[in-house]
Amino acid sequence: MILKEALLKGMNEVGVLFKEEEIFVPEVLVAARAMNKGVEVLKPYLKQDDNQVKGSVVLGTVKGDLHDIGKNLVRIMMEGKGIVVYDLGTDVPAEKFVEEALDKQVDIICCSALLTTTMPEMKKVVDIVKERELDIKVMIGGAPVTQDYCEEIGADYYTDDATSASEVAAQIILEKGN
Ligand code: B1M
Repeated sequence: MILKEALLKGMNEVGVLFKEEEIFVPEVLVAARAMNKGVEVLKPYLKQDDNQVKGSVVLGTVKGDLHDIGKNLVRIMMEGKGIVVYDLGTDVPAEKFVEEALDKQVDIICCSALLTTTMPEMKKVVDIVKERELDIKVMIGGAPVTQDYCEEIGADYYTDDATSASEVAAQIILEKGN
């Protein structure tokens, strides 16, 4: 309720005002910091104790992209399912996603993108995974990302919010038999 009706609603309004050039980057940054702090406060209440699974993911926002609020929500919801999340932060190159995934032996690579210009970095991740014939699933998400785009670039899963990202990740891990 606090997340959906206050924080996310507020951030959407910030997005509208930003687009209409009523406010500018500094104001958006202030709102983003407040949002991230708010999410941290809510973290204990977003944890779900049921259906704990044993598995891990690497998660990050793709290269060229500094938006991290959605990614942070995805992390919190996944951790709530018991999934170990290696958060690589923002501005993560495709090669780094794959290197870290191999190093940490994770089940899924999770890529977030908020800019249409940075979405192609997700295709790079998929291409490297396919070229190297790795047994790692790739999940993508973020406001401009769609199921069609997921299919176009050959990613394994698209989810449109943090809750479904955590549910799908848990399902993938369970199906792998972890
Ligand atoms: Co930026 N920005 N921004 N911004 N910003 C957008 C994205 C934009 C839509 C604003 C607009 O024009 N209305 C626009 C993108 C246009 C486009 O590409 N089509 C935009 C732009 C243009 C820019 C800059 C280029 C502006 C400039 O400098 N001139 C610049 C780019 C910087 C960069 O990244 N290189 C920029 C900068 C910034 C700030 C730094 C000021 C700040 C980010 C701060 C931060 O993240 N720490 C910022 C913000 C806050 C926004 C808006 C206002 C809000 C984004 C947000 O956090 N939403 C945004 C407008 C909007 O979205 N309405 C905008 C809340 C968050 C919870 O939603 O991230 O979508 P979201 O996550 C959702 C789902 O998408 C999903 O789960 C979450 C909900 O449960 N999800 C996943 C996310 N990742 C997932 C991964 C998954 C699954 C689901 O699986 C792996």
